[in-house]
Parts: sequence; structure tokens; C-alpha cells
Amino acid sequence: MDLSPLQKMRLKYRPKIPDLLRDLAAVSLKAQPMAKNLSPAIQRLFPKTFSQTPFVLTQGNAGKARALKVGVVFSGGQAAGGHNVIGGLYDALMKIDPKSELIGFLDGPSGIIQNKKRTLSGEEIAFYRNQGGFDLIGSGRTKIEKPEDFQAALKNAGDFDGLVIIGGDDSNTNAALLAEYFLEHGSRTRVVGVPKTIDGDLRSEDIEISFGFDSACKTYSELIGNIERDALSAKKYYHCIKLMGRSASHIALECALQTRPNLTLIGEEGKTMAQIVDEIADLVKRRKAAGKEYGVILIPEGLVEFMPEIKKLIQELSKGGELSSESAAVFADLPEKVQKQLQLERDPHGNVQVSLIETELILIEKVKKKLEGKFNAVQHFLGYEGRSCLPSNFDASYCYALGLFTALCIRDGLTGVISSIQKLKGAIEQWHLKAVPIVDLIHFEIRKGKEKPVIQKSLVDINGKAFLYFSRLRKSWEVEDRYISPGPIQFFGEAELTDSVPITLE
Ligand code: FBP
Repeated sequence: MDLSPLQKMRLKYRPKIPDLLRDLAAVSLKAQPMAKNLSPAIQRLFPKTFSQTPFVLTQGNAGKARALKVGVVFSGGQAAGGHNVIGGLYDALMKIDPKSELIGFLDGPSGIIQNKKRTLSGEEIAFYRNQGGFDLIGSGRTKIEKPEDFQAALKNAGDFDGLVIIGGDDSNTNAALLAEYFLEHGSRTRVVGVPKTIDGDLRSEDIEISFGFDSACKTYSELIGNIERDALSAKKYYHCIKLMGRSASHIALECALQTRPNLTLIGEEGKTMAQIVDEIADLVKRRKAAGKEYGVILIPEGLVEFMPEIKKLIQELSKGGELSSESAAVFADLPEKVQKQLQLERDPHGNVQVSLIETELILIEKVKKKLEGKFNAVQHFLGYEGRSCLPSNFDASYCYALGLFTALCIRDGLTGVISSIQKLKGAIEQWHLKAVPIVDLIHFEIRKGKEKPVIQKSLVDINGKAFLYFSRLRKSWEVEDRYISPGPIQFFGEAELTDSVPITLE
């Protein structure tokens, strides 16, 4: 791949780092004892790791270090900043002991199962610093699931000091299961997860945000702002923009706050399809009465699984057999291509492939019918274009610090934990670093008809600060055009422009 002048300049960017990560030999991880109340089922599944406490990074001599052999894998969808996690890992390992080795497993978890790997050199990594994508080692969605997958992982990575899994909720569930398996089989390999996903749904009290969310939302907001300006200029279309973000509507909420479209649907509000169609039709009528036959509507891709009519239909379709009379009626009334999209295979983790379902088309067709054709809509999907952009300064620094910290978790012998950085909206120098036991985030869910342990997805909290702030403002954006066009991610200039954090984090 050749680099543009901007990409070349970004290679030289030095991410800011928290004060605690300046001298790695002068800090160490300290246990933070806490009362735990995990279900017996979790305790049975994770007998070796369920009692793990969180650890926080504090000043204090780390003791004698030795060379470490560490594997790293990208798992799942791309998210800007991943290469900086690898850069941070590599730099920390070299500081711990220059004889350390960082090994990249290729093309996702299948690389661990099939033993496809290569040692990463400093020169090679230098070419990927502050760049988007995961192409240094590739990514994939294979799930380490079958007994033979775990055996292969033990064979191929069981003599390492650490294995770093950079992934979302499903991949970090895998990290917890692998950590347990390695311990059970006497392996010294520590498994540490890194919270990645543009979806922003890997959140908890301890994980403020996953990396990639900021850059993706900034990229989408730039494009939404451009579309708003176009709508305001031409005054002839309703732009219906589906936004990536499986299940949770965090991306739609963040982009709405950044761009102020006329309507943003939030799946977690739990509206039915009929209610949503009425809401859009009513908006169109009210704007027409104000002389406006254009507008911008944001639709989260996960909405399709929140609308009860479609949710039920998807469930019945995936069970096979005959549809109930209600579902059959809903199905018959959908555009033919959406009917096919609803029947696509699930991904290896059992998720409905919502990015391939044209939810915006379902709504456009229904609103058109209701308004007797008087809805001049243009369909958009903003998805993959936000996952591999040049990372924002926030994601570049966040990811670099995650990489440095993850190396320390391995150096200090932690396993079955996920790296977490806290106080992210404050000064980077003051960020807190914590290793959170993954088992604490796990619960049971039905996937592909079976009960499975998974990290609970964090949805938009409709009683939370961010949503309440949005819901106070949104009425005033409906008929009046209060659009904001934030422009592209900025890398040079005032800190206010270059170093902003997501609004929903604030
Ligand atoms: P992760 O959960 O792996 O980070 O992926 C998230 C995501 O980008 C979703 O927003 C989207 O629905 C899905 O991946 C698309 O999957 P694929 O890349 O397999 O088409």
C-alpha cells in the first residue's frame, strides 16, 4: 500500500501518554480486592478465574523483568487505532526487554487455530503507526468454539507468555474462555483482551468506551453534515441514512448530537414499526406545512431487531418451519430484497447480519405508501467507511496507551482480564489504568437457540445523561433546520479541534 502525504505525516505523530506509562519499570499492577457475587453457573464455567480481582496500575517498582514472547490477534470488525495497540505493545515489550518477541496471528482467530503467524519487527510496525485498518496482520470472525479449536490454540500459543485478543464483546468472551483453558492445562500463557469495536457497546462501569467509536462517529458525522448541507441547498430529498452499529444505537446517538438531523431513531426506545412509520410521516407533513420538502433522518442498523414485529419475524425465520399469521403478514409486506436479507446466515457468533439488511428501505417504502407516494427519499448506508479511517488523536493516544498497558498486564502475570483506561474525558496525563476481570462482564444469552456465556452488550440507556440530553434537544431539530456540519477529523491546529472526545462520553 502506498501512503498519501497526510498518511506519511501521521506516521510521525507521537500519541500522548498517561504519566503512569512514562517509566514502565517504575509502575506495577496492584490487586484491588472487592466483594464478588458471580452466579454459580459462571463459577462452574470459570473455576480457575472467577475469583480474579481487578488490578490497578500504581507507582511501585516492577521488579526484575525478563524477555516476553507475546502473540496478538485482531478479532472481528475493523476499528481505527488497532495498529497503535500493536505499536504500544511492541514498544513496551522492547522496553521491558529488547529480546522480547511480538508475534502476530494472521487473519483473526483462525490464525491461532491454523497456526498462521509471523514475528512483527519494529521496522514493519513503524509503517502502520497512527494508520487505520487492521491490515498489518488482518482480522476475521472465526470463533474459537470447538474442543479441537481450544486444543489447537494450546498447541500453537500455549508456550507464550501472553496472548492479546483485540476484539469486541464476543472476542473478549473468547479471551476469558481461553484464559481458563490455558490455566486448566498448565499453560503459562496469559490472555488479555483489549476493548475494540466501533459499535460502542462494549461498555461497563469500568470500560468507558471501546476504541474506534470516536473515529467512526467523527467520520460518519462529517458525511451526515455534508448530506445535511446538500439537503438544505437542493431542498428536494429526504435523506434516510442507515448507520452501522449492531444492536445498540450508540453511534446514531453520538452522530445525532454532532450533526442535529431532523429525526434520529433510537432502537432502545422500543417503538414498533407502525409507530416509527407514523412518526416519519407526521414529520414529513409538518415540514411540508412549513414549506420544507426535504430532511435528514438517521436510522441505526440495529433498529431492525428492536422493532417487535420484525424481531419476532427474524426469530421465526431462523427457527425454520411455518410463520405465524402475524409474521407472515409482516413478511409479505416487505420489499422482496429485504425478505431475502432477513434470511441470511448469522455470523459465526450467532449475530443477525444487520449491516446487510436495508432497514431504511423498509421504512421508506412504508412511509411512501402511507403518504401516497409523496416522500422523495434517498437511501444511504454509512458503515464500512467509518471503520478503517485514520484514527482521531483520541483513538491514536487511547490505543497506544492500551497497547503499553496490556504489555504490563502480561509482564505482571494477569490473565482473563481486559485492559481498561478510565477518566478518558480528562487530561490524558491523568488517565487511570485498570485490568478488569472479563468474567465480571459475562452473563448467559440464547445464541443460535442455545444458552451461551457472553459479555453483556451495553445498550443506550434511555434514562442516562446522554439520551436525556438528546431527548431535550431533538424536538427543536424537527422542523427548524439546526444542522451542524462538523467537517473532517482534524489532525493539526487548535486542541479544541484535534483532541475532542465523543459527546456521549462527556
Ligand atoms: P465488531 O463487533 O466485531 O467490532 O464489529 C462491528 C461491526 O462493524 C458492526 O457494526 C456491523 O454490524 C458488523 O461489524 C459488520 O460485520 P462484517 O464486517 O462481518 O460485515
